[in-house]
Amino acid sequence: MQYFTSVNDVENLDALVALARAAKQNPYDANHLGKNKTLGLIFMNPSLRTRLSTQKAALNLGMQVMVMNVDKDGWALELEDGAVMNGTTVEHIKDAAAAMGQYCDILGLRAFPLLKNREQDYSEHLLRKFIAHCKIPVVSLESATLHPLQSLADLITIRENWPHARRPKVVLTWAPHIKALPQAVPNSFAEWMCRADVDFTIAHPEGLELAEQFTAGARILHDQHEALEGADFIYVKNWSSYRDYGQPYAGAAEWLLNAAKIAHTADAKIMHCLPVRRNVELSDELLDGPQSLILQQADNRTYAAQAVLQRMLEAITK
Ligand code: SN0
Repeated sequence: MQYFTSVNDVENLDALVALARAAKQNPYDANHLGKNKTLGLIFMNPSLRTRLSTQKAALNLGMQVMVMNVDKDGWALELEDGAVMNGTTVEHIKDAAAAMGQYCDILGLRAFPLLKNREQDYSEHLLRKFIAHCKIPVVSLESATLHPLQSLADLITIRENWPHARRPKVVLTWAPHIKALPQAVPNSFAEWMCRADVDFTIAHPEGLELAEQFTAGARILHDQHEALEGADFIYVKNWSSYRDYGQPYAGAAEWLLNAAKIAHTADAKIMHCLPVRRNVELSDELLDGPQSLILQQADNRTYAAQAVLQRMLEAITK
């Protein structure tokens, strides 16, 4: 594997999940692979789980890790080719990425969308330029439109909690929030669920449709109660509008998920990628209750990253 930026970079989903689950059982079995190999993690935005779990995964594989918060510690980056750089940007992405590529064997990049220009965000402008200029394998640590390491961890978590033969009913339900958040987590979750062997429903207020390229094949409902009927897994997440690009959706506080709403779904497991705005998106009783999978998801971030890094190291050392 050379790039991990979406589900389309995965040849065999089941094999990658199996590799991650094997890594969870025996985390140090492949620690010879990373000897004298360096992972660079580049952050343009905050991160807690992605940063620590990806570092942990690399350490388990015997790699060295360097981390840089480019947003705080780096030069302001210019992205436009041919720009006359007489303003606020100090360094062109082509120079910065090329230098980073020389210091590392694999690079990870976190870069949120700016949520101003949909076409630019959805073209993955920054990630594509970074890949083109660093010239080494790249793993997305959440890009403008997708968060594949999160989705892989989510799929592992669903598989761990589903021993039955029938397909589980998985529901992604929009949640209220005080800010305009990216669509990356729900886009990515939808893309992975549409590829996995599950019965997949998305629920959101009218007008909050996600980009069709990621949701094709999903059942989409605007009635949360109807969507939750018979759910086995309920994934809660806010996102800002794709149609009215980047606008937060106000006045839907009743979409908060609480215990009363899932009383009729029996044993539904509750999922969230974190960080979560408690009692805005989801109630404490659900987050802290026996059906909550949030910490298992966070734990599985390590093994998701480890499976991806292992595939990349195997490709480098072949
Ligand atoms: C990010 C998002 O894409 O929704 C990262 C999730 C892994 N979340 C936030 O930016 C939350 C910010 C907030 O103020 O709650």
